[in-house]
Order: sequence, then C-alpha cells, then structure tokens
Amino acid sequence: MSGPIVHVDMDAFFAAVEQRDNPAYRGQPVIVGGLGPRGVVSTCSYEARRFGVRSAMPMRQARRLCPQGIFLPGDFARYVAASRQLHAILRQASAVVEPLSIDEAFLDLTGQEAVPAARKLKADIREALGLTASIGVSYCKFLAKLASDMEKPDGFTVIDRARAEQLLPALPVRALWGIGEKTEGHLARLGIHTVADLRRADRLLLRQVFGKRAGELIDLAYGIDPRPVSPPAPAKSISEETTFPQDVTDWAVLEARLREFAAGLSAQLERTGMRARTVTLKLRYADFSDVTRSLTLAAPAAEVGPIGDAGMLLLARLPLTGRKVRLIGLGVSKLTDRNEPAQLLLPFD
Ligand code: TTP
Ligand code: MG
Repeated sequence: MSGPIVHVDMDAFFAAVEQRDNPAYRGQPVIVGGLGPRGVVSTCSYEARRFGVRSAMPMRQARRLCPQGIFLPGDFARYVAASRQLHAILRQASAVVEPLSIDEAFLDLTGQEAVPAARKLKADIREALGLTASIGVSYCKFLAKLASDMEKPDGFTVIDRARAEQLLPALPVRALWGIGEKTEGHLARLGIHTVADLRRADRLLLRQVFGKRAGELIDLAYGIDPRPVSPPAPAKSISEETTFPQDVTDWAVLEARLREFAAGLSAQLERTGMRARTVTLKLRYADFSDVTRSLTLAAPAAEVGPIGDAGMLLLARLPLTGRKVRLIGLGVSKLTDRNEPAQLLLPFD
C-alpha cells in the first residue's frame, strides 16, 4: 500500500505565464495557440473559459466566441523554463516524483504529513514561479488526480477514504482512470453510466465483456488503485544537436555551438544529479554523410569545462578543411549517479 499521493497541475499554464509576464493581460481573456488560419487553441485563461473557449478548439471558433480576447502565439521557451522550475521544486518536495506533462506530476509523500507538506508545496510553487497550481491529495493516484481537478483554479482538495466513498457512486464512469470513449460506450450499452451502476453490475457479465480488465474496473469503482508513483528510468544518454540554416565552414561557429551544447548538457546533468563518462560528437556534412566520434573522460564529469573540452578535442580530430557542415551535435553517455562513489584506484603494488 503506497503512502499519501499528491497530484499537481498548474492552472491555465501557458496563459498564466503570459499573465504573469505581462501585467496588462491579468484579469483578461488570454488565448494562446496557433494564430494562422488552421490554428488551434493550446490553452486559455479562466477569464476566456467563461466565453466557452477551450484547449484544442479551432482558433477561428475561439475568435467568434471571444472577440475581445487577447490572442497570443505562445513562447514555448518561457513555458519550458517555468516547467523546469516547477519540476525542480517537486523534486525537493519528494524523492519519488512522476512527471506526467509540462505542468503536471504525481508525488509520493510517504513518511510526510501529507496535508501540511502539500500546502507548503503549493506555497513554494507560488513563491518561486509566481503562478498558481491546483493540488489534489489522496491515498491513490486516480483520486489524487480527480482531486486536483475539483477546485481549479488555485485549488487544494483532499480526498480521504470517507470523502471518496461520498464522491465515487455519483461519478460518471468516464471519471475513472483509463476509461476512455470506447470503454464508456461498452459500459453504456450494458446500462452502466455511473460508478454506482458499475458497482451493482453483474460481475459475470463484466468479465465476459471486459475479460481480465473487469477486476480492475470494479476495483476503481471502489477507489482501489494500486499503481505506485513511478519516477522515470534515468536516461542512458542525453544529447543536443542543431541543423544550421546554412551550411557552415567556419570553425569558430562550430566551437561556439559546441560550448553552448556543453553548457546545456552540463545543466541537465547537474539537475538530475548525474555525471557522464563518455562524450560524443556528431557531424553531418553537406552531402548528408555522418560521422560520430566518442571519447572517454579521465573521470566522470558534469561540469561544462571537461565536456566542452572533450567536444573540441573530438572536433579537432575530424577532417574539416574544405568541407561544409550541415549539422552538429554533442552528447554524453555512460551516465552514473553523482552519489555513487567513484571507483577506487588502488596502487598496483
Ligand atoms: P493542461 O494542464 O491540460 O491545461 P492548462 O494548464 O492550460 O489548464 P488547467 O490545467 O488549469 O485546466 O495543459 C497544460 C499546458 O499544455 C497548457 O497550458 C497548454 C498545453 N496544451 C496544449 O498545447 N494543447 C492542448 O490541447 C492541451 C490540453 C494543453
Ligand atoms: Mg494545467
């Protein structure tokens, strides 16, 4: 049985970043998305939702519903920066974090007092990012996620077992984890629309229709969801690369790019507490032929210096004169945890 689980989901994420960064947009219907003729809405502020604007809606329709809206093309770099900050705060709150998307994650709070810890998390996010999150606290994933959605925006919702028992029966089956349109349709044909219907349903019939999955559906109907919060497996390698808008012959351009990549890779290693043993350079020439070269560092490193130097050394070994470079990339692999003790070097005699 897992401990208390928290689900965090930022409110109107892209639109909230815009409102934070542009005070004139605060309190206004802000709609972010593709502004071209076939554009769709990525998201919109809660002010815009009052007009019926929603994510994934054609932008044309959003403009009809909310002609006075502030329409923005979006600036992904700022959203990613905010997302990184968010996930860094989450990792401080718990060692067991499962990121779900750019603005959403589960945390396992086993060993902590869940409600105060979750309140602190909400306050920390607001202070560091200047944005509001909605937070759900429960004893399983599916109910924690349900909870975070119940009082959006700026919500804080706890579903303990008593509250779960109050809430569950009236829920539409669609609210249960993993029940999509298709399963909803199958259930509807059996006359099952709510969780209460599902609880009452003939088990044998459910088994005939859903096979092994029937047990899982019934469990969910009783608020039983044994899935643990599972952090992603650590990356085996990370890399960055870029294709130049025009082929490059200038060494200084390649060097500058490599140093940038080294800084990015170093930041990623630092953030995840990893070190790299191997550095790999990749070049694609104008004729689309690729070369990659690797080298092993004397000691695993996360710092920009040794990673960048290794990249430069590899570049110096490749034939460049008279050749045009279309793409350059730098990667690190053979990653180890920073806390893993470095192998002891013993004297030979
Ligand atoms: P969501 O968390 O689904 O939406 P949201 O944060 O904008 O609003 P809320 O959670 O308060 O309901 O998605 C997070 C971001 O992902 C969202 O700000 C923009 C992006 N996104 C898209 O680009 N397209 C989509 O269809 C959806 C659903 C989200
Ligand atoms: Mg969100």
